[in-house]
Amino acid sequence: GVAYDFREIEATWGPVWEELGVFTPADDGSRERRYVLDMFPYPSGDLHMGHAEAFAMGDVVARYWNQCGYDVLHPIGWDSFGLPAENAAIKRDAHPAEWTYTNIDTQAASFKRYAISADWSRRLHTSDPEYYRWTQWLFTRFYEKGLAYRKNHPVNWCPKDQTVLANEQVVDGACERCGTAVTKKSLNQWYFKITEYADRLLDDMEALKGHWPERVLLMQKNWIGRSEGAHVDFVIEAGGGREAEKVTVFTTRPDTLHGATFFVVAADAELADQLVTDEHRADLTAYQESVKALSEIERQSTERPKTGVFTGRYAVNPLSGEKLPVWAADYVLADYGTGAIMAVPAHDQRDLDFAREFGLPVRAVVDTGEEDPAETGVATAGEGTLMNSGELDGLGKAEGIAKAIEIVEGAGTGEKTVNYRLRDWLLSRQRFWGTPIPIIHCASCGEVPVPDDQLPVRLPDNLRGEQLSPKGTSPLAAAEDWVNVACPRCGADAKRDTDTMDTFVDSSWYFLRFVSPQYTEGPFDPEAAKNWMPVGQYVGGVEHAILHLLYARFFTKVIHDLGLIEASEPFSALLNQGQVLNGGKAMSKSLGNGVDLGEQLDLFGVDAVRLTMIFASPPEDDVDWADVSPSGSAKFLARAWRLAGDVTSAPGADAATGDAGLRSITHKTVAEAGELLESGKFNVVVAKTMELVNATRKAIDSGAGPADPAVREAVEAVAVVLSLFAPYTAEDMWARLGHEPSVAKAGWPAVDPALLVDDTVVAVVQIKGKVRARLEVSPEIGEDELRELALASDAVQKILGGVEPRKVIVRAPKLVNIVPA
Ligand code: ANZ
Ligand code: ZN
Repeated sequence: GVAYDFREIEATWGPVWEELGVFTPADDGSRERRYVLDMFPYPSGDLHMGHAEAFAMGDVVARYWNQCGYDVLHPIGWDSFGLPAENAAIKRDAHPAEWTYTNIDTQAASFKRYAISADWSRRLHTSDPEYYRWTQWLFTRFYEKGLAYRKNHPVNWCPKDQTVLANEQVVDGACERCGTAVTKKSLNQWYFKITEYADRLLDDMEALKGHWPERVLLMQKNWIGRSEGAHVDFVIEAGGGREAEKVTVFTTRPDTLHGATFFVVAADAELADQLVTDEHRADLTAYQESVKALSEIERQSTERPKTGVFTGRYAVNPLSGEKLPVWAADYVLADYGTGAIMAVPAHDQRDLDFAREFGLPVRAVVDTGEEDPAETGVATAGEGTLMNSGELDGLGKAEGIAKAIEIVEGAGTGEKTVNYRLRDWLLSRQRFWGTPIPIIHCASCGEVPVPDDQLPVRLPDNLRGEQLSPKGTSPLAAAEDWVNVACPRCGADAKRDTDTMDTFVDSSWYFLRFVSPQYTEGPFDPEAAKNWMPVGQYVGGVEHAILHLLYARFFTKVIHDLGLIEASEPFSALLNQGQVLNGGKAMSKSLGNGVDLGEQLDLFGVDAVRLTMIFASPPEDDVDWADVSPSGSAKFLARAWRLAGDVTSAPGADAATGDAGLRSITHKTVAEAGELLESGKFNVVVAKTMELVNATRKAIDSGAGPADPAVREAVEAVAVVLSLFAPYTAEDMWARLGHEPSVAKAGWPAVDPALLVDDTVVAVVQIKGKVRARLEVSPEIGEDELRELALASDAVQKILGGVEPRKVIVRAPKLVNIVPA
């Protein structure tokens, strides 16, 4: 017969699908809409194995929803601004657009070959002026609401990329992108006020529980870092020629106020310079220099011995009146809480380490039943009863905290407060290939947003190569004809802002643009957004747990508050696909264990690679390419495909007249596959399909025969289920079965509930040769199980009257013979 040739099949169906445009949603309200989205790719080179895995997963969902009859939106686009394009341009003396759009074309061709069921008519690129016009428009709305603002502040600086980084882009003290140790630099930068949304970002996670991976929610929760406590004011006494002044601390344990034995301010905060006496200033300056020389990694290490200097001042404990020496140290962070703490060494390990380093007193105020921290060097942080604490004595932790807050609030020296770890999002970058910030700086008007009708502020196209290289200020500053403009408000000579936006701004709203990518009246058509949002299934890597996913949630909430959309969460369900490993390790250049996707596709075919990705493990688990067998997948696909060629009944043959055994297997497989797909167990669906293929082969060769309509029914079901994983093979099977393309829209096979019921046989129960009961049991029932069933039946119980029988002879599944005692 004809052999399965994946190359020929791919060449046949690719152009047909392109022609049919099968995946453009009707968008007319005739069917329920569903939106499925894969995190859009960054155009660095061609697609890799990671893309192949993630997009295979998203495509299963999209294709399944199509089969179920939903109107499915499954768009594709590119996150196409960013540093790599710029670095490539510098190296090749080119414009970043050249590298970017060439790579996009390469990836688009690969996605088409990979048969992603995308609506290509909605394709977008964030670096297109038609897109970034609306990124700028949104920035302007944020600005008007006070949610985008500029401030001078010490920021994370990557000395290699010569640009600032958001906190989220600093991983273990290093630049997320290039791994260089990040330093601090004071700069005037743009921020989004994400902190204003901290509580809502936290509270609204409740609705995502069960639909988002738990660890992502936990990472976001920790990142937001809500902690309840109190602000407590300490008076710093006059001394060393300085006046008395008030400094506020943030504490989560106001109950331990009586245990405070010293006071610490962040060494790199202005407060330290302000407090220090002249006598100690040189010490402080020298200390600050030594701290600056440390990387962020070293600073945050808990292994490193505590360091610090005395400022020459004393703080007065508002509860006890005790005088506490004020130190400056680097273990207190300048930008958390108030940058100052009361140190309670008995109950906080960092404070205890510091106290032991500098011989400061340790006083336990919570009796936890453990040994004295002053002796052991181990702070007791747990629950206990307050002691040495005046009127707080005898109280537990929660009562103690409440009482302490009541006291300081009564005295006007403190208040209950909530503190967040989350910082505002630093969005400006001193790089070229990004969305220009639509602000004009005018000497008399200050910051003036570019009027909407003058958007987009396009990037100048005359800069290239070396002109883009990082200089610590934005390369845009060099484009003088671009920078110098008239102030939109007063007409005077003014200058454009020369920073560009973090590319995470671009990706914070692209899912909204997809609902109406050609819309020209705004970032999206409100009606279309109402119809499609929120995304029903989002698919992407867990590496985006806090950056992209938090920012996208923030943007969605602000856009909701602007009255532009109803949804206040962007993604109702999230799937984090696993990684593709090779030999148990992530693929990398340095390990030399990379696997080239193109080569795999050439060798085994698209369908075999996709099927392997799906079959290897549950979607959220890693796939080790060293352990899988794409050639095994190819063999299975060939086996399935051959079934279609063997069917001899005509399309539309009445399956009801066919072999009941095979029909039952087919209907059970389809029913189970549906349930498994709903619960994300794609790999098991493949296994079930393999069983159905085997059963069908058996029916053709040694059972019902190729003309039986039940065989056609089985093979058609195989084609439809396979269309989710192996679209080319499925389409070809569909054609061989005598149908028009596309199998993608064939519809999920209807399940006949009558065929799902297991067959039963009647087991006869005899006592002394007389039939006493008949039991309906499975033909597969075991001897022991049948014996128990027989003995438990009412009739048998009555006759035996609770006395153990002498003998029970079981012949499963049909007979049980009981000999009473
Ligand atoms: C006294 C105290 C006693 C504290 C005690 C803890 C335990 P979270 O939960 O992370 O919010 N702290 C406050 N600001 C700080 C800063 N800028 N740098 C370093 N540490 C800072 O931590 C809050 C606690 O961390 C605060 O409560 C403060 O120490 C410290 F038995 O105050 B605590
Ligand atoms: Zn002006």
